[in-house]
Formats: sequence, structure tokens, C-alpha cells
Amino acid sequence: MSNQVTLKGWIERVRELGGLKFFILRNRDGVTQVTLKKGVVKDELFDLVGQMHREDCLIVRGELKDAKQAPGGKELVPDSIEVVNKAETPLPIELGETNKDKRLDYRYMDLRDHKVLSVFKVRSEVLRLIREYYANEGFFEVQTPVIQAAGAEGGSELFPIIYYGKEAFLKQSPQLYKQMLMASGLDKIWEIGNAFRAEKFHTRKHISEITMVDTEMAWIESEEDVMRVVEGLVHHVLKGVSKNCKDQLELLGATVNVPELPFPRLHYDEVLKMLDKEGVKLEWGSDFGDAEERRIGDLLAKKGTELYFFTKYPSQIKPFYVMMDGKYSRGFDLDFKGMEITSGGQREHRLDILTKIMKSKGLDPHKFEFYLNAFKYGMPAHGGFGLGADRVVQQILNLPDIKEVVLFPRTTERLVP
Ligand code: AMO
Repeated sequence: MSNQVTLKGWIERVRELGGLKFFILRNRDGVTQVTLKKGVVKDELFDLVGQMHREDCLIVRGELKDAKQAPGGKELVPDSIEVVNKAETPLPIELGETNKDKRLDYRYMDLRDHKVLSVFKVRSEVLRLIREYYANEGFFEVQTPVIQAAGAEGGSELFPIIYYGKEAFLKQSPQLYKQMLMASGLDKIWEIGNAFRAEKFHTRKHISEITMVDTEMAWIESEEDVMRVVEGLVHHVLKGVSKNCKDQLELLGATVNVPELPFPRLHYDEVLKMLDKEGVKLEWGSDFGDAEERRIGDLLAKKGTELYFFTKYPSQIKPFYVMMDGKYSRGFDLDFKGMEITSGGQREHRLDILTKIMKSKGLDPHKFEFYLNAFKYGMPAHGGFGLGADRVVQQILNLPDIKEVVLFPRTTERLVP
């Protein structure tokens, strides 16, 4: 039975052996060998191969036949070849280029490397699974403004813009808006969007434009209710990736371990003790830095634990909107293999206390009137979290740099392309 196919893709390699010519065509699914034997295919097609260069893009129609010696055990014998567009020579980068900056400068070429493409196939599946989870659990998807009048996560990390002659800022997080919605009846919401952080760090896990997944839910009893959603979401994602991305994981040499539920909860004080035993002295009230996070990650990895919450953070290091019970807060973080991927908690919903905490943290409540007003007319107890989608993908694939999972990363050095 004839097996007529149409393949659209780029030339990876051309080879000529006298009366036999081959080229390898690459597309989103893999590579296919196209074989042209003089006398079997039309002369004009045979001659065309001599003018072909790597990365020209073509549409090839013909018969797909079994061929033991060809990659994937099949070869295409063409009836027609349409040259859609030719590639200039020399190429700006080679497949598998190792200079990261150059790769990012020519990202569209870099992505033709199937290993790089696989990272973004996994990323796409992670985001699809996130959507699926929220739909299954009855959350409303919302969009909050990117142009905002105030930030919620501390003033230093904002990107100012000029908005009709006034100063405004790019969204640092949907925090204030998702909380205001808790007074609305949209009582379980989620959002995916870009958030902007003017962070001048050069680390494995910081970029200036991130993809954030945010959740907020009303009528909760405590931060436990929120943590159950976080772990349910991350579990759903890892289970789905391990099932649906087998080829990509194999190509990238990554193994996904589906975690058991519930994830361990480690009290902040307990983490300090674990670090102390390791000879790492941290004063009560300090936040964990990258070194401490990695240390804890290594300790837990020995027990086969890759995902774990840090709970009961000191009130002094959590933002104003987190509910405080004296010196401990109801804020938590979720770490994945030694890296924070989420922070969240129960929020303070009592206006008088919230205003007091804001003042004690040096914030001017008048600047947040639009937000505080929402607490005057029946604001239920609520909580939520923000999950860095880029870091989730990075840790699933064990990649050393977050820029590997972002198509066009924004950093202090990168604005183009
Ligand atoms: P936070 O500021 O901790 O919390 O951000 C939440 C998650 O977003 C990711 N993230 C980043 N990823 C890469 N580069 C960055 N510069 C960066 N900054 C943050 C991390 C982090 O855990 N409003 C709160 C969340 C909440 O309480 O609902 C917030 O934004 O994975």
C-alpha cells in the first residue's frame, strides 16, 4: 500500500554519493531521511539537491518507505520538492552551540535543536496541566491589570513607567487585585500572567520578567487549606509530565518522580535546627538564602523527598498582607529540590490589624486606599499563593539556569530579542 506523505521542515544535512543523494529533513517531530536515486526520481529533483543548503525550508511530498539504514527506519522518496525559503550562509550559530548568549541572540535557530525544543514542549505541557487542574477544581480564571499604581512585594523591585504623564508600575504580582476579588463572590480564582521584577541578581533562578501562576481563595480556615491546593496542583503537574512527556524527558536525561501526598511541612524552627546540625548558623528571623535552600534540598533528597513546605515563617520577614500570630506568620514557601518555587499563606482580612501592620512595615496606608477599601464591606478570611512557572519547569528538568526555560529571557543584560 502506498504511503504518501507531505513533510514540512528544515534541511539538517545533505549528502551526495554519485548516483545517490540524501538529505535529512527536520521538523517538530524529529528527522526524516529523503532519498533521491538517479533514474528513480525526476531529474529536476535530483539536480535540485546540489543547490540545497542547511536550514533551507522545504515542503517535500512523496512516498514513505521502510529503510533499515535510515534514521527511524524510514525514508521518503520524493515526487515533489518545494523550496519555500533559502537560508543564508554561513549560519549564525550551529545546532548545539554552547555560548549561551549567542544561543539566546538567535533563539529561533537554537530551538531547531531538538533538545532545546523539548524543553519548551515540556513547558507547554506544564502550563496545560496547570489549566486542567484549576478547571477540574472549580477555580475561575481571571486577569488583573499589568499597569498598576503600587507594588505589593516591596518598593525596590518595581519597573516604573509613564502612564498619561503619571508614574505607574509594571505588575510585580497580582497580589492586591486577587485579594480584592475575595470580597466579590469570585471566591476561588487563579491567574497566569507575566510579572516584572527589577532584580539585579545574577543567579540561577532570577529573571526580570516571569510567568506567575497566582491563586486566591476565600472562606478558608487556615493556610493549610491553601497548601492543599498548592500540593494538589504540583502533584497533578508532575504526574502529567511523567506520563505525557516521556520522549522529551528521555532526550533531556530527566526523571520525574511523582511525589506522594501530602508533602512534608517543616516548621521554620525545625529548619533552623536542621541547618544548625549541618554547621550552618542562622539567626532566628533570617530568611533562607540560596545556599541554605540547597543545603536543605540535599538533606531531604537523601530521604527521597523533593517537595516540601517551610511553614510558620517569622512575621518580620513576610510581607504586610500575610496574617501574623505574634512572632510567627501564616506564610509558607514550597521548595522543589532545593529551590523555592512558591510562596503563599493566609492573609490578614481584618482592616484595623492590616493597617497597623502596614504602618509597622513603613508603608503609607493612604497609597493603598483602593485596596484597603475592599476590606470595609465584608471581606472573608482568605489566602493564596504565587507559583513561579519558570522555576517549576527548570527544576523538573534539572536545568542549571532559569534562562534555559524562557524563550526570550529578560535580565539586566537582555532586552533584545
Ligand atoms: P514571591 O515574590 O515569593 O511571592 O513570588 C512567588 C514565586 O514567583 C517566583 N519568582 C521568581 N522567579 C524567577 N525570577 C524572579 N525574579 C522571581 N521572583 C519570584 C518564585 C516565587 O516563589 N504575592 C506573592 C505570592 C502570594 O503570597 O500569593 C509573591 O509574589 O517561584
